Amino acid sequence: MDFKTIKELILKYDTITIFRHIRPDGDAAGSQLGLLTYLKDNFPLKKIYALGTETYDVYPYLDEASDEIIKDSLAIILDTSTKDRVDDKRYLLAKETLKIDHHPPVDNFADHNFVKEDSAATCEFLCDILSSEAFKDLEMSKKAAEYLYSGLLTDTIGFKTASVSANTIKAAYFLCEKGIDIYELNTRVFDVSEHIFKYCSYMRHKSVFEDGLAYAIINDEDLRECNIEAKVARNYVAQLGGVKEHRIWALFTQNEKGTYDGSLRSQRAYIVNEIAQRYNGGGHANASGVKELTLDQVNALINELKNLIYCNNNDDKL
Ligand SMILES: [Mn+2]
Repeated sequence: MDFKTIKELILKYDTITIFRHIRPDGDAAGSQLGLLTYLKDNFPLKKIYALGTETYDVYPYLDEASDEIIKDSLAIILDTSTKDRVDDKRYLLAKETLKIDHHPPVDNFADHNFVKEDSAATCEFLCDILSSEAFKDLEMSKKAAEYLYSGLLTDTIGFKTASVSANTIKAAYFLCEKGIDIYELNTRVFDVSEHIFKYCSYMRHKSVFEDGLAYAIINDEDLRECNIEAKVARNYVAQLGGVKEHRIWALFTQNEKGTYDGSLRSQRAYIVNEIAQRYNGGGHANASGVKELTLDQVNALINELKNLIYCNNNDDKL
């Protein structure tokens, strides 16, 4: 891929607005704030904004910008595969748009689309870009590297997912060389409060294991019982994984509308994003999301996932 186009776009605009997906996670916020810091460090005279309406707990930082500012800008949209997942639709006002992402390219909605599906994280792809020939005259600060490393940690769950490659480790090395504190970033991204620990115990206790699928359905009553918001509760699907017998694991949480949002994760051989796409969702082969499902749809999805496990297991035997 030729990253010169990205460099030229950045040089061309005095105002740059940076967007990412709704319900931001460590890769969305890390790529956004990492790029914000990198661009501010290297171009102190440009006006650069990190935009969105929701914040990520670990880095709850956002800028504000008027429509007028956005109209003058290059909008860079990170870690977002489709239009409807961009947090703050005002990116549409921008003069030019640039998407940088690692999800299957369902919808190339920007003027310039840079998508690398085999990147474990958008932050990994940003490292490819920012360490390339086109950017070699610019500097990566320790602060920018911390944000990008946090994104790598989040999407790879500490370099443990099937998506991790030599290139992921190369990106991590590039960032570690900037003097980041590896231990400190691990604790910042992964350590939870006692309150979350108790919720996770409750959720694991409520989980069901059937036919290779582990899942938990957390409804309003459970959320009240645990004194936790749905948008926080939904983040802990990993608590059901890392178990040999759990081929697929899923966490469904009831949202403000009364419907259910879900996170699906799976062992490498079980591809869940094709099923997720049929349930108002999508994502990566082994990590997908679904949203706004009725309980009937949740149950239908559970059956499809069990069926996928059944078919895969029988394929192995043939
Ligand atoms: Mn990502």
